[in-house]
Amino acid sequence: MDLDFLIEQVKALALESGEFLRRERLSFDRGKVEQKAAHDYVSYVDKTSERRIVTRLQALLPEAGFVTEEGTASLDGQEYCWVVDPLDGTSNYIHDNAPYCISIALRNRAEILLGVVYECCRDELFWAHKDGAAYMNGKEIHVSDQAVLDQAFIELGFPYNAEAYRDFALKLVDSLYGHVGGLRLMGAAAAEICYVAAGRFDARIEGLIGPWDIAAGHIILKQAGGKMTDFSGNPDCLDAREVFASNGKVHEEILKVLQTHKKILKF
Ligand code: LIP
Repeated sequence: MDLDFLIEQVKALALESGEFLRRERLSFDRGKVEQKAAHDYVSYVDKTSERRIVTRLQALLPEAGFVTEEGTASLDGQEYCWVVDPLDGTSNYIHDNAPYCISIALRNRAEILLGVVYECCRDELFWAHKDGAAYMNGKEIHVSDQAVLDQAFIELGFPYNAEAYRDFALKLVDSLYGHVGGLRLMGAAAAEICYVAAGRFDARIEGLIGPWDIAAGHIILKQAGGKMTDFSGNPDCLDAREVFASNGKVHEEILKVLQTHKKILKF
């Protein structure tokens, strides 16, 4: 499989999809937003973006299946599988906030072969495949050297399912707030994992997000020298409900905090 050829096609598709999202944002109709669950929104833009992306990927690699956030296509046990979030940061998009992005990954069973994330507001294209470095807009990226937890800049994600996550989230904030360099909540996991890969943040923590939120970021972070595990430190986390991404240097210290509170997780 020619990953250099494939990733160029996926990069072009992500850029085109980003242009579609920005164009639709100019005339976005908030009256056409649906709720998949409490506070979990989806718009006609998410669904249209996903259909456009799936159609192009089907033509690119007909033998591959799909895992997509809006369920446009499915995985029937194929060896290769595209993992797609057509609009990550939907709530930001609906309210005309940043960031929001497209996330596309190609997976071969347990291994991510390539990943592309395009964040539309800052026009930043992140990519990597398993045999190369990680890049942002053509410039090689690497995780930060920050090894001191008290100075670490950390992103948190609060999933839609507040009932299952609230107690853990509050314990996490209570443990970290005032004891790290800073905490941020930005609402677009795929872009934020790339920010760790680019050294802008030193770690990101969230539970209860989907495989489409993390698959592309996983390979980009790995090729940038970072680390991703679940809240128990298990690196086999692509299908986990807990995702902890870091520069690797603050991973063990933060893992102790996660393991302290993990038992109150309700999932
Ligand atoms: C979002 C994630 C974010 C999480 C939100 C939501 P969506 O994805 O990127 O990290 O906190 O609950 O899951 O729904 O915008 O594609």
